Amino acid sequence: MAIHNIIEAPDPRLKTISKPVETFDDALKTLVEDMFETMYAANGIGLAAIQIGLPLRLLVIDLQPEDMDAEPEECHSHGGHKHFHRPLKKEPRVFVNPEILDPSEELHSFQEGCLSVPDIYADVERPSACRVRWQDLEGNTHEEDMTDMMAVCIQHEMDHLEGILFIDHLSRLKRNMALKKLEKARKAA
Ligand code: GNR
Ligand code: NI
Repeated sequence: MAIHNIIEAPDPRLKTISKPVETFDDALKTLVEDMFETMYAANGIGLAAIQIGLPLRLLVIDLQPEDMDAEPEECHSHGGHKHFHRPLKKEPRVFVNPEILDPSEELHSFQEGCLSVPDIYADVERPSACRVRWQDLEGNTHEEDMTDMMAVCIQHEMDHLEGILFIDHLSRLKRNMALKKLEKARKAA
């Protein structure tokens, strides 16, 4: 297992159109394990292969909902204030060669972020639901209707496969502001 470096904008590799996965072997399984490890380490809920520099139509998602069957536990990371949290439930999902079949006409706006555009958040409007067809690690095909956060996340990840970032959905002014803020943060670091 290995944690990979996550590529950040404006790296031109993020504009690559990724290629279909054709070989369903052990190397693919290892790559997916590494993608989960990288995503969890970065506190993300999704990761596309191109974000670690591999132009493959492959993505992982784990929305990590709070586990409603577990008791809330005290959390100490809020400077003096008592804060309770349920532990997160792991729900890892792998999508190989995903396709969007019928996006809803209804749109929904959600504040998005991206591990490749750190500390920038902006509202993006997308179809509120869609049907997705994909392959699993054995190459078997599946289909499922996606709604809510899963619809937001899978459309965000599938944009990465086409070389598109969430900031590409913003006005040119807002996108340039976001890119300047990124550049400034990088110089300060
Ligand atoms: O971790 C992530 N959070 C997120 C929040 C709102 C909408 C989309 C996302 S995906 C993002 C991880 C990422 O960059 N995936 O490509
Ligand atoms: Ni992203």
